[in-house]
Amino acid sequence: MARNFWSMVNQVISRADVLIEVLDARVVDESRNLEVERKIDSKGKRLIIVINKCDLAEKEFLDRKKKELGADCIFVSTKEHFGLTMLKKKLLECARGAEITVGMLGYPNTGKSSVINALKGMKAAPTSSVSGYTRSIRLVRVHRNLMLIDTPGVFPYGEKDETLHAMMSAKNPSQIKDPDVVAMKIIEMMASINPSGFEKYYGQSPAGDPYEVLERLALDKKKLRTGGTPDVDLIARMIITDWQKGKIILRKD
Ligand SMILES: Nc1nc2c(ncn2[C@@H]2O[C@H](COP(=O)(O)OP(=O)(O)OP(=O)(O)O)[C@@H](O)[C@H]2O)c(=O)[nH]1
Ligand SMILES: [Mg+2]
Repeated sequence: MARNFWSMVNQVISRADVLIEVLDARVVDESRNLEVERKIDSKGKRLIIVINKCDLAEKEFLDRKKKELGADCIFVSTKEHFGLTMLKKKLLECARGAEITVGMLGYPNTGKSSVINALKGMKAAPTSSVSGYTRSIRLVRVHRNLMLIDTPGVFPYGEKDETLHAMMSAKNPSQIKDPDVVAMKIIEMMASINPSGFEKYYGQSPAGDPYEVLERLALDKKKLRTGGTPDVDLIARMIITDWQKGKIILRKD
């Protein structure tokens, strides 16, 4: 996987005039790939960071990130059609009246294909809530002067841990070995940022020991193992699925 990853990344970087790295607004730092960013820089290509899924993240957190990341960073939500005119304008400024090729990079499920579709104004690149959906490099023209390269969100395994892959929605819930660990992290984040949103969605408060929250939820939803003990793994996978599908929102109501 690592070799395929670098061969794809190198191919896209050398073919593109400008690169876009698509990040998930809920886990901005975690979804960056600094090695890829360094590679883009070493080839003398321009990098624009697009923070997608802003509809799911806390505004104050995003304001902080905006300050940290500076000018070549654009906040968008393809779901709420937010920030896309600004992104297109920035790309057209890069193009300066000629045609440019823009390569989309980023972990699986961050919304690379969705950003392309939103820029084009129609569904040209297939998308899915299941990570790893785009399987090969694909060119999509979104404007007379803008040719975008959609790429599969491949990434080197082992480079980051399973929890981060799950939080970035890069790993499917069914493939996660320790779903309770991931779900506990989601519960902790929700408890600190949007406890009432969690409670409204699941009918249980996320406060307190996150493992006990999982147990309470499993009992409440009658997800039990034989013998009557709460099926924590099942409920954990359900929470991860909801997180990855953007059903629980990491933002104050
Ligand atoms: N809430 C929310 N969901 C989004 C947004 N953009 C994309 N999604 C959802 O995120 C999921 C992944 O979107 P894709 O565009 O397929 O992501 P991708 O990066 O192309 O994924 P791969 O091809 O698997 O690498 C889909 O379920 C989209 O509907 C957004 O701005 N907000
Ligand atoms: Mg895709």
